[in-house]
Amino acid sequence: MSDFETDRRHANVQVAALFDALLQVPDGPENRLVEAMRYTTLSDGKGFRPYLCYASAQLFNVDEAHAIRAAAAVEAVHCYSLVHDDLPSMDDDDMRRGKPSLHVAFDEATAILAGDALLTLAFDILSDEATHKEAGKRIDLMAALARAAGMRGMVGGQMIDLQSPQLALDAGGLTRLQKMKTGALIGFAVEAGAILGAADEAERHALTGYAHDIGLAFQIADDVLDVDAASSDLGKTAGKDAEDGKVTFASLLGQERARDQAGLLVEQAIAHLSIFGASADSLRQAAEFVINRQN
Ligand code: GRG
Repeated sequence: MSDFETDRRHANVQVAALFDALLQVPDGPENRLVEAMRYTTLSDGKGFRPYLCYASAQLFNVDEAHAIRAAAAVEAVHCYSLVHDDLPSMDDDDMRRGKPSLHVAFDEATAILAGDALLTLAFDILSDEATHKEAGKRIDLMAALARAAGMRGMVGGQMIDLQSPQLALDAGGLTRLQKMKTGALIGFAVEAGAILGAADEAERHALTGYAHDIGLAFQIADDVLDVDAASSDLGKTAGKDAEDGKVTFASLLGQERARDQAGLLVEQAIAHLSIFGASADSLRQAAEFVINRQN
C-alpha cells in the first residue's frame, strides 16, 4: 500500500472512531435519527476531504487530534450534502456508497433530519475546546465552514445545479457552479489545516490555489467517471447527469478534452505546493488521486 493509501486509511479510521464516539445511540425514540447519522458517516466513502484536512494540517505539525476533529466536521457536512442530494426532491438517487441511499434505507423525513443534524454536528465539533484551545481558531474554523457550506458555497451551487437543465450553462457558468457546489468544501478541508497551523499569507495563498485546482479537477473527473464507469464501481447510479439533462464538463468538452483538462489542473495544483518542499508530498499524492480514482 502506498503512503497515501496508508495515511488516507489512518485519517479516516480516526474520523470514524470519533463519529462512533459522538454518535452513541440514545435510549429513546430519537435513536432512529442517530442510527441514520451513523448509517451515512460510518459508510464506505473515499474520505477524500478528511484526508485533505489531515494532510494540510500535517504541513504545520498540527496536533493530530485537532486535525481529526476538523476532518470529521468537513465529513459531517459532506455526508449531509450527499443525503440531501439523494432525496427525491433533489437528485433522486437510490444508491450511495454502494448501498441504498439514506432515504431508501430509512425514510425521507429521517433523511432530512439526519442531514440537518449532521450539519449542526459539524459546528458542534468545531466549537468544542477539544478542537483547539484558542477560541479565535475555533471561530475562524466555524466561519470558514459556514462560508464554504452556505449560500455562496455548496448550497448556492446546489441551487444553480437544480436549475441547470434550464440554464444552458457555458464553461464559465459551469465552472462557477462547480466551484461553489464541490470546490468550496474541498477548499475548506485544505484551509482548515492552514487555520489550525497558523499558516502565513504566502502559505495560505499557495493552499488556496491548490484547493481551487483540485476542486475543479475533482468535479471534471467525476463527470468523466459518470459517463465511463459502471454503477457498481461508482457505488451510485452512473449516467445520471446525462439522464437529467445536465451540462457537465464531459458533455461540454468531450471525454478526452475533459480528462486532459483535469490532468492540467492537477499539474497546476501541484505547482502551487512548491513553497512547501517535500513536506507537501501527501497533498501532491492527493492531487494525483483525484484523476486516478475509479469511483
Ligand atoms: C444538498 C445542500 C446540498 C448540497 C449537495 C455535494 C453536493 C451538493 C452534491 C453531491 C452530488 C455530486 C455527486 C456531486 C459531484 C461531486 C461530489 C461531491 C461527489 C461526491 O463526493 P465523493 O466522490 O463521495 O468524495 P464519497 O462518497 O467518496 O465521500
